[in-house]
Amino acid sequence: MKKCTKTKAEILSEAAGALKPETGLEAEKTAPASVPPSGVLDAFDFGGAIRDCHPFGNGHINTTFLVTADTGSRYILQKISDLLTTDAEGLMNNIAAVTRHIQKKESDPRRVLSILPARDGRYFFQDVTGNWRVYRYVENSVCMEQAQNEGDLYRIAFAFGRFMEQLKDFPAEELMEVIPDFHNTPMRYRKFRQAVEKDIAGRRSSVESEIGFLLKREEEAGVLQRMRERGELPVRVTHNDTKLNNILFDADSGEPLCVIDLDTVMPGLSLYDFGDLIRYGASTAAEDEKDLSRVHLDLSRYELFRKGFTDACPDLTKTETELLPVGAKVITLEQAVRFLTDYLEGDVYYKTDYAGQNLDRTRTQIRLVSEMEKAGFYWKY
Ligand code: ADP
Ligand code: GN1
Ligand code: MG
Repeated sequence: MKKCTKTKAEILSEAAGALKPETGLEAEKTAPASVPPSGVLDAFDFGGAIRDCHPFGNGHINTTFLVTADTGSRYILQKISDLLTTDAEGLMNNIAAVTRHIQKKESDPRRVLSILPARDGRYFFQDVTGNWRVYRYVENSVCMEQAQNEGDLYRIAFAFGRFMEQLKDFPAEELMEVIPDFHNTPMRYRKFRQAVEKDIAGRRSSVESEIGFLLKREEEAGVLQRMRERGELPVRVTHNDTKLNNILFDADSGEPLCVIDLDTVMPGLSLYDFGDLIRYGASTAAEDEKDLSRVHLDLSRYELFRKGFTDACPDLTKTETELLPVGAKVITLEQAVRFLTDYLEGDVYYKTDYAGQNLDRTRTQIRLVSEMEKAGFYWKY
């Protein structure tokens, strides 16, 4: 077995170097928070000395590292974003309960996320920098930003649908609402209007047309929340962040293995999960594509997602099934509103790599909504 040749200080300073951005301002903002403090690695038993620790993945919210022990075992170490919740214990109890529930139904350990508790037995470790957790790395897996072929699309939707189906008999009331009102679209619009009014970052005048587009659709965007409140749509345990890169695939077979990023698993609507699948996965371009002529809603992808999701969830109600296109539109509008709110507030929520990225993200979402409208995705009053 290969011996660990680096000291922990060396490993950490390499991680810092790998992250150091080129210009001063960004460097000050990013570097210190992006290196695990030495005490964090000591707080978990990785089964051996640490051979390597480096930044990993492409998430917008948490700060993720891949840790390799000298035994060869690998782990995902994450600093849980403070923006998610102040109650890390409640959050991790949710994830532990949900993964335990699925573990009982899955014989293959690579098919469900697995927490490595801290040495003190808790599901996370807290220090002055924040809250840290560790998952066992799902070996021989890959994470995708874009689906490669039709089979992938069906299987992705099936995997997220199956996740919801596996949690059908989970007592939803036991879950803490990690981010209250996460998909409460009218509330997202209220925050948006406040951001427009305050215009803290002085960016409003450059985005008037985007603001107008979104406000014009506010009434329609509130339909899911209104129906939820009236009990017209069933509340289920949902993932609430069904982006393609929140599934791990087997590197050899390409089969979806494991649904990850369980921070937002909460009571919700099936249409949130279906809607987010479409918003991200049925787009022909990246979420921050600058060239809008490349951004399209691919209707054949839509159809494969619809088939995969509904096959995995045979007991969707008639109303849920009829509203699938509306779910896609509402969640895309909501995401545009969230990105533009963050842009107006000076990019305080989503991680950004360059100034204007949240605006680019907003514009792709608006473009997708326009194409959904061309395809007839309307709530019929
Ligand atoms: P975020 O909330 O920031 O999106 P995620 O939990 O989705 O964070 O993790 C970020 C990335 O880390 C994922 O996109 C994936 O590439 C990788 N990842 C997370 N958990 C695992 C795991 N258990 N095994 C392998 N890779 C993982
Ligand atoms: C965030 O964590 P990540 O990158 O999977 C966000 C989602 C957004 C998404 C947009 C907790 O997801 O709600 O839809 O960015 N997660 C949270 O890309 O806010
Ligand atoms: Mg993620």
